[in-house]
Amino acid sequence: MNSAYLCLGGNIGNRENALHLALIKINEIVGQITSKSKVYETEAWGVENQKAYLNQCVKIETKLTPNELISALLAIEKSLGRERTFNHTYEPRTLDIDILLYNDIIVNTDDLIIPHPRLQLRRFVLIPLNEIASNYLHPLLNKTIFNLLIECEDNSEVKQIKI
Ligand code: PH2
Ligand code: MG
Ligand code: MG
Repeated sequence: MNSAYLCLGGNIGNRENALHLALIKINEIVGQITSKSKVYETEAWGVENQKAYLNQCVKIETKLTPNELISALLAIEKSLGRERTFNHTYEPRTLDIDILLYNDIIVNTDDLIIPHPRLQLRRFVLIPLNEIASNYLHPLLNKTIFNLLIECEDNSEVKQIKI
């Protein structure tokens, strides 16, 4: 069995519902969710004038390989109404599910990079991830998630919400 950490996020439509449905589908299709962070409302990172996101991180136990995992996650995104264009900018979305970490593995292909290459730059990832993986050692940066959060220079707003 493999452990992976995922970050879920969306900023259009019913954001709470998209997270809720995604967690159900992950449990059904991908593997058991063994830990989950609180849900945060977060300022859009990397773009101007976009609606706030809801973000949440989860830990899963899965038999899927990294490639099988990303395919399954993309299929779940699609089933929840995610539409992609060929733009390379960050576009509003109903739901995005990113692989942050997978065991201690390092993957660097055209289609998939693990650890997620920008996780250390984003408070909307580090704050929820620190709740469930603070002592996890980033296999490339050799720092814990807690240390990456302390050192992160991102100031964008991340606030816990009750749902
Ligand atoms: N995802 C992005 C770009 N910007 N900002 C927030 N707050 N949350 C996200 O999930 C997010 C983002 C690209 O996937
Ligand atoms: Mg993303
Ligand atoms: Mg994605």
